[in-house]
Amino acid sequence: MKIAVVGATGMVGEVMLQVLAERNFVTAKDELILVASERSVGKQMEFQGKTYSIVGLATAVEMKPEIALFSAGGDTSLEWAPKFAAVGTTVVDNSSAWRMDPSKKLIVPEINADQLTKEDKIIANPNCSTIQMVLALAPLHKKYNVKRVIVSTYQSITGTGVKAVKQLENEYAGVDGDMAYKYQIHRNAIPQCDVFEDNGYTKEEMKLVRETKKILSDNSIAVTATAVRVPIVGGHSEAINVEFSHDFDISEVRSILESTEGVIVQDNLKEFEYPMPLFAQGKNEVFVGRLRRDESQPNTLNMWVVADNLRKGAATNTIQIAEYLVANNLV
Ligand code: 2RA
Repeated sequence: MKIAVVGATGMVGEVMLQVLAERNFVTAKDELILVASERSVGKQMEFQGKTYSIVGLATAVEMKPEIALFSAGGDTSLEWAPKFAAVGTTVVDNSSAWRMDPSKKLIVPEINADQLTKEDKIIANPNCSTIQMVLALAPLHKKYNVKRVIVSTYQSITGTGVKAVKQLENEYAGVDGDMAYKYQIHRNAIPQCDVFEDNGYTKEEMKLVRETKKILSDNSIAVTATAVRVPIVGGHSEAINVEFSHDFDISEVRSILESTEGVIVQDNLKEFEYPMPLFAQGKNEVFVGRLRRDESQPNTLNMWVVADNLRKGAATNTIQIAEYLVANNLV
């Protein structure tokens, strides 16, 4: 099988290669194709002890990979995903380009991979902050029916990209450099992730609203979000308040989450045990804690959800989709 990683030199691309190696997805019989923009063509990259020369998009299409894992931005995906699909490649795309397209599937494997068929040639990977939230919500929605979600996010600057990470490093080092944000980030919390839409919400906040409904296949779920950028690199954290149609037992909620694939409950106040991005970084699970009833209204739960946004929020979820496709003979 030929597997292309499109955007191999980017932050998510590099994590995809790490995760591909960890999960031994690329076997000795497979051929890995590393794809990047024209300025990177010919550069060398190492993967599992072998050296690869980066190729351009047109060359990669001609090589007709069975699978192409994209993390190259929306414009590149809009232009090139259809070209790969036209030669029979199944694309799993990390950009927002295809997520809300009604003809495209938006997949978190633990929730809705069973929707996938051989006909799905462009599959959308949800936004990082959405993935970690819906993985915690899905089993609770099934049991108690989610009516409304209020989520506040505390997002790692890695979500913005390398320029933001460099700005944070420069600020800590006290040196000037390129600014990804117009404000200082290292002593700050910026209530803006991505650009604002006409309704006063950011694209990031509206992704949480729209993608949640699509993934849980329930347009009746009300979601409102505030997405905040904070000066950490390990992962995204979310304070989630969720109102259900039915009452719940907190110990049952805990056991449902503890038995949910891809979720780890960290919730022992006596031991000061709760999820934190510092400890989620480099891991593929979604960590849930601070489970407690909202005492201000019935049938409502508060929880704290943390995940490495570059792994389960992007690279790992993408590769899990690819694993599902191969395991179910869909490619
Ligand atoms: C962010 N979720 O964190 C967005 C993009 N990865 O900025």
